[in-house]
Amino acid sequence: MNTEDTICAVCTGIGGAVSIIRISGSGALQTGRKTWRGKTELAEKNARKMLLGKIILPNGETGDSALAVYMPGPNSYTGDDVVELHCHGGVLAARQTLDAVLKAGARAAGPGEFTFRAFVNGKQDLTQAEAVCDLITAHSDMALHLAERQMQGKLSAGIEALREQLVNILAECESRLDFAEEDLDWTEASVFIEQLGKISADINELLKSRREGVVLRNGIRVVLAGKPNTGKSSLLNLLLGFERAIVTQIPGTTRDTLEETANLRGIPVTLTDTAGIREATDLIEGIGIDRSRRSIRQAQIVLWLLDAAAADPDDEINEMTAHTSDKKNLIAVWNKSDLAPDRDLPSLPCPSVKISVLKTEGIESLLDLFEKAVWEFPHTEEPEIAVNSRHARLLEGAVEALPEAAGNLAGHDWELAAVHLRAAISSLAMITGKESDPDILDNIFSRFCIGK
Ligand SMILES: Nc1nc2c(ncn2[C@@H]2O[C@H](COP(=O)(O)OP(=O)(O)OP(=O)(O)O)[C@@H](O)[C@H]2O)c(=O)[nH]1
Ligand SMILES: [Mg+2]
Repeated sequence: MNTEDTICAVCTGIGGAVSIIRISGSGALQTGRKTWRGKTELAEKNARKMLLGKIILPNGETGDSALAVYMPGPNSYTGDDVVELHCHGGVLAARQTLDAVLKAGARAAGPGEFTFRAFVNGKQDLTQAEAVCDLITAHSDMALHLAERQMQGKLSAGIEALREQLVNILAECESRLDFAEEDLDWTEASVFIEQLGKISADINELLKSRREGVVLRNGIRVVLAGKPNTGKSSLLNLLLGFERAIVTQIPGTTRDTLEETANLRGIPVTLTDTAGIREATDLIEGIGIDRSRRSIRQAQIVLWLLDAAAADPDDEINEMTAHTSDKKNLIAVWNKSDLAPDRDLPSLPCPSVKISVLKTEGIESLLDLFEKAVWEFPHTEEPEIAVNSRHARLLEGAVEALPEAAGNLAGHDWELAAVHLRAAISSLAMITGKESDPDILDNIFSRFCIGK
């Protein structure tokens, strides 16, 4: 991406009351002055003041009222000179203003290009830029808090501290090579070897947060499945907090899969309600049931609903086993416990819980099981930081090089130790973007929306 020219984009979502057009680059002020005029002029002396005026259309006529603000670099989001025009919301007003700005010589910004400039101008490192994207797409409070902490630089600070320690060790190795003949006051290799052990442990600790990162950033696919009439749609509605799916006492009510996003215990989920599985009575139901099976295959967690009041509970269990034999994260949910409150239900090889959607009983226990299945380990608090898969790959690269480096240090092979240390340092530097590769940058920023 070219970082010299002046770029512009609408940076607010469609449908709001106000649209903001952002202009960034060395020509921002000039472009802003061509497209906006007010009583107080848009100029250096009025920097960072919100000024009221009007948009100047390309044919010279005045358009809508708009506020303008000039933020000279480097103290702006991108680090460039920035002008923002705040005009009326709605697609048309924004489009008209954007057209005027484009005709005045700015270029339309690509996805993530403002944030890319912030990265190039040193306003944000790569993990912070990635957090901007996470923040926009966050689907739960926990995901949002995680993105905020990453944006504040919590992850970068940890990585940077580790990288600096490695740089110090490398510096010693290089001095040993440069001044091999001299009897200087060298640090014992064992001190560095111990330090490398601690660094490896810290990196492994960071790698453990990968699962939390994946869950919070991508969410979890949860499917409600079971025989007809077991209460799948009723449970969906209860978990969503509104009547999304049709519920009737007629078996086979839900004909097609139905998807909604929700937030269960801070975990973003896509909940899929499915058609009850049985011998199909007609073509449409058959297609619906095929879809149910496909959803079960794709699910990360299956909540299989069983009728706690069924005449033969073993029959319920056999049906579940037949359709979920290969599923790891299966939770058996005996619903309608209100109809058979004192019944002893057969034990199961998977986690199970007794609930009544009708009486809203057992739901917290169900959510406990769900949370356990998601985290796969005890997890009581929000994660402070959590790495994404790009970070994890690089951390693995770094941690692999360290035992080699330690071995070389032990054998006083400073040259080889330096090679391995450099490899680890480089991996860590790629995480924060101190070192970067154009393809990786493209990949990261292309996931952004235009205007960010
Ligand atoms: N007594 C009792 N009835 C329930 C409970 N949960 C659901 N029901 C009733 O069971 C019937 C079926 O509920 P649904 O939620 O439509 O069941 P479903 O599994 O989605 O059924 P299909 O879409 O046909 O596969 C409705 O009459 C619900 O009111 C419960 O906990 N107790
Ligand atoms: Mg249903």
